[in-house]
Amino acid sequence: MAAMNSSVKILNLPMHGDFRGSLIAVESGHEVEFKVQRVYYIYGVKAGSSRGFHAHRELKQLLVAVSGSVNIRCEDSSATQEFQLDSPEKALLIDGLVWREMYNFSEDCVLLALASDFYSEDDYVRNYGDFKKMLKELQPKASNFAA
Ligand code: T46
Repeated sequence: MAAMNSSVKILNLPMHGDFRGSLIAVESGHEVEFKVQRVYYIYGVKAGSSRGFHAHRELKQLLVAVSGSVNIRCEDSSATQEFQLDSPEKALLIDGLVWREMYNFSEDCVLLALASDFYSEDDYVRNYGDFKKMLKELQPKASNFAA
């Protein structure tokens, strides 16, 4: 299976547990490299509903299912990969031009997102055709000169 070119990867977040329960902290510059400028969360997703279906031009995000589970399909210039977020200790980092689709939300899923910038609709690529075109433009041009 081809590997993704972009920085899309699962991070295991360190958990501070004791007899009272568990706590996970995410700090900019430690667990996540980018400066967190915005937090949002998705919950109460209707059974069978899918979300996403877009890419971001610049935004970096860390996604965590703090409750329940969700599947996320990511596509970049070289591969499509499926991830399952099913633990608060597991985070998905998405950095780069990546098409994402979230599906199979459990009823109790709360998907937390830490984002590198404020909300801007201009950063979204919501048309799949435009996304594919942008990927092509990013491909290095084949050289006209023989080696
Ligand atoms: C992403 C995936 C994982 C805001 O007003 N502020 C915000 O910060 C966000 C994230 C959304 N919105 C508005 C824009 C839409 O009118 O909330 C509405 C729903 O947003 P959207 O359809 O983009 O939601 P999802 O679940 O398809 O995608 C979201 C994020 O938008 C996106 O950045 O990567 O979750």
